[in-house]
Amino acid sequence: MHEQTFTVSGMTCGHCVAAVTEELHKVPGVTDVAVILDGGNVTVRSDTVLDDEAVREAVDEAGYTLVS
Ligand SMILES: [Cu+2]
Repeated sequence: MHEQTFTVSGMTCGHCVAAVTEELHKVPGVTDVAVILDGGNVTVRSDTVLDDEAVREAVDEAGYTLVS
């Protein structure tokens, strides 16, 4: 099990959290996503080490920006 934490900017409400969570669940290998709205902290658990580019694209797809 792998766990990585990212920072996502632009999320302002529960809808944003839901959108980011949904898109990240589509990334291959992802098993769990936890988003803390305040601060844009996103913790992703996965079976394999995630491709950062896939994570970035998923966040983009949801309409937000991966900061780190
Ligand atoms: Cu929102």
